[in-house]
Amino acid sequence: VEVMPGAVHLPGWLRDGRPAELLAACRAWALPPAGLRTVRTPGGGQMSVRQLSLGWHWYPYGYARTVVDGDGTPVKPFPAWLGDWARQAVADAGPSVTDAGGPSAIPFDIALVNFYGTGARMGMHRDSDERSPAPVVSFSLGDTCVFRFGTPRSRGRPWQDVELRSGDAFVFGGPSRLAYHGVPRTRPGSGPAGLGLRGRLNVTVRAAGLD
Ligand code: MD3
Ligand code: FE
Repeated sequence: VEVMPGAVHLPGWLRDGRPAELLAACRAWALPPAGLRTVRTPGGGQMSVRQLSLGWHWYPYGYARTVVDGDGTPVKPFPAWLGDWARQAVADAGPSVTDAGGPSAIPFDIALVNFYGTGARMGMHRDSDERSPAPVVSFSLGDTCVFRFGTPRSRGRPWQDVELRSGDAFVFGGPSRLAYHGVPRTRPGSGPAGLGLRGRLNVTVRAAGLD
């Protein structure tokens, strides 16, 4: 489902054992060192979402190879299988999300894992710390959320609200890559009972374009 040019929602794309496999991996990655942390913003605030990084560590606002604003340890490696999943999702999303070279050429090397407990949200922002034009691929697990998708021009309206559910993939490329977006709310308790996750996890796979 192409929500906007270059923004393709793939409901239920994670099939069979993949949600449980991704959740188990997230639980292992969340452990220290370089595990789940609270992100502090330069203005003295903190994000309500807790986060961990693989491959490159994201902090407000840049990338490093160590947890520069946390325990100072090296970031965990980006797993090749997650890059393979992301390239498969890009291929399934169709040609609007990629340019020359196609999905197989995308050098995915970052995953950011966001954990939303009750009441956590993410304000409208653009993801502009990467130095690559590659699309971003998002995988959702657990509780449903309202995902708000705006324009590249402004934080405000117009926007579209889309519900993201456990097992959904979403690919953001082309003209959508620099669009404002956020998560105004989750729906606590809405996730599949069988998964055994309280809250919501979102995994975004990206290419840094850095050395
Ligand atoms: C559109 N995460 O990690 S996923 C983020 O659900 C982030 O945790 C949200 O925004 C979440 O930066 C939304 C969908 C998403 C992710 C990255 C994007 C949409 C995007 C990058 C560019 C454009
Ligand atoms: Fe984002």
